[in-house]
Amino acid sequence: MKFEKKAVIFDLDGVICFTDRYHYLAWKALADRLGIYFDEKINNRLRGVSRMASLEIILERADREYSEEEKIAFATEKNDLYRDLLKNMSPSDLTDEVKDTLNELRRRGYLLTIGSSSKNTKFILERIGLRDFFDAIADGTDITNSKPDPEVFLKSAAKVGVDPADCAVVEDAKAGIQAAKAGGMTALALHGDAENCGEEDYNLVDFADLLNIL
Ligand code: B16
Ligand code: MG
Repeated sequence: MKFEKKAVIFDLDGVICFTDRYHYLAWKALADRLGIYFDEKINNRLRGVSRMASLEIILERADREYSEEEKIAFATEKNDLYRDLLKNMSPSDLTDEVKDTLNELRRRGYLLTIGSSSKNTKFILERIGLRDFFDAIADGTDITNSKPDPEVFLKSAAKVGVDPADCAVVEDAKAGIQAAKAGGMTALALHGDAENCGEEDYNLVDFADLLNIL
């Protein structure tokens, strides 16, 4: 199977690099402090979900209501801890497979962009040595509606002036696959709950499989 596309939009967490563990550790520290049960299974529900929506999922198990001010303080506390953990990341967290595939796609003439829900996108890209690599970045700081809304992908496509129909999106979250389809784009699932979710156009065997279909 081949897809005729001009741009490839990459989700960040779970596709280009893996920050799940750091998200988990930071949310777990907050949940423990508040005495709220939280485990890796609940953490899986946070993939591709915005920070405040993630907090709401964690607070589902709280035995009291929290004010908006308290929630903002909790999200800030988690993010400060998360950013401290992200300092452990370095260019060695970028695999040769991802690096070589991105370089080959660029050589073939594709525009390569990021479409991530994370407000820490640029910080993470800096840590792994890709801050200046992509042709455009749309992230959590650019949007008001997070995935499954297509906003972040439509912004990413607009930044490089490519029609959504000419874009392929690579995603590890079902919400991201739904966002790509809602935006009129081709949705390529890679791992996570995106894989075989029933709404994807293609399941990638691995990251390098992009070179077989583009
Ligand atoms: P932040 P993606 C998402 O990134 C993560 O998958 C999700 O777990 C996280 O809650 C969200 O970013 C917001 O992250 O707190 O850094 O703004 O998968 O869309 O690249
Ligand atoms: Mg993701």
